[in-house]
Amino acid sequence: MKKVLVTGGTGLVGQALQDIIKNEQPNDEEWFFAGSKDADLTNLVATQALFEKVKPTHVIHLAAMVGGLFHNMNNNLDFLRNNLLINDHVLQTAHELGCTKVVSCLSTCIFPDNTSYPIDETMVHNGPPHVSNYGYSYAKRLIDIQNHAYHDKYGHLYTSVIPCNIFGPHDNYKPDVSHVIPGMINRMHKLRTEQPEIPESEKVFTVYGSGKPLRQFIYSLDLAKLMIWVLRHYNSVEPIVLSVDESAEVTIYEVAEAIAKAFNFKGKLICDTSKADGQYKKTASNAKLRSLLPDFKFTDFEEAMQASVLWYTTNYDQARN
Ligand code: NAP
Ligand code: GFB
Repeated sequence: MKKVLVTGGTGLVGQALQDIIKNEQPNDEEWFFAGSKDADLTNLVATQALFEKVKPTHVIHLAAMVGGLFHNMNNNLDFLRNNLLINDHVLQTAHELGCTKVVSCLSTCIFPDNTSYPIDETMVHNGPPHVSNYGYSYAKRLIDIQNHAYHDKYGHLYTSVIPCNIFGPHDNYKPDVSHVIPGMINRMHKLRTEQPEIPESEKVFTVYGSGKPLRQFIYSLDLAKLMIWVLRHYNSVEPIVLSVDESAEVTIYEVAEAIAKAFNFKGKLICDTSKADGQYKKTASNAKLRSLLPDFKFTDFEEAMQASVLWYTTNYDQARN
């Protein structure tokens, strides 16, 4: 019986894994989803106690200090230190408990900022990341280094996935912390529900920045399915990019339009160029994934956006606002 511990199991990706596993009911796997209430993983003793309690054979390591552009820009040191501590505690404790496999989560934002495109798995360490998130990026890059070091010394199969930007139900909508999609969903919901006396057609929604940067977005439930496949069938220490195709890349302004459509927002969209744009693009190739899973079908972006907005408006009181 595989015993799978998911660290960060209460967040955006963790909840998506919970939904998939709840529907699938695998009979040869037992899953345990941990949040910071179960153990603060920046604390080694708490980390060891969690592993002692669960005794996992396999780990999906999602727990991290996570946030959007503005949260990263203002907190690079905390992103670096918290994630370095969490990652070292989880990987070393997994080793001490004899876990046979650990799948950790990196991000396409950790790749070099000055690079050729599309980016692929061989380019992780080819130069400095974007200045806005160097703390998070170097802590995440070190996971790949740690995985190779555990493999070189003990032969462990500790590996990693590299998702592009993720969105879906159960996201973090707190404006100062959030990523672009939950941030916009939060702000557009507020704009639509406040000042009901003003006709919506006269309301103006502000897109932060120029709206020109490009991003690839994967729906959290699609990513969860791919991460379960990696846990069960991908047996290499080398990282693998889990991203939608390059052709699915959209501008930030197109993201705002998709959210406006999902809300049926009748007002105007404007861009506030006084706000930072961050990295212009981080176009990633999913050729390795496509070579292993050629027929994987990603959820249509607009359909996933409709579902994400509906989840938010339906669960507004429980959401992380
Ligand atoms: P999230 O929604 O913010 O969830 C973070 C999870 O980590 C929560 O379960 C949280 O527990 C847990 N956590 C945070 N600090 C912790 C600590 N000190 N000790 C124990 N648990 C802690 O994040 P997410 O978007 O699901 O991200 C999951 C993974 O994907 C992360 O490794 C992230 O770096 C990576 N990633 C995310 C994106 C994205 O666009 N969201 C893109 C690429 C990669 P509580 O709920 O109890 O706080
Ligand atoms: O998702 P996001 O915050 O981070 O997207 P990154 C930022 C882009 O969206 C910028 C624009 O061009 C912002 O100007 N934007 C427009 C907004 N409106 C909003 C809004 O309401 N909130 C936010 N947050 N942005 C992050 C990395 O980069 O990508 C993290 O910093 C992480 O470390 C994440 O890896 C996946 O895509 O720029």
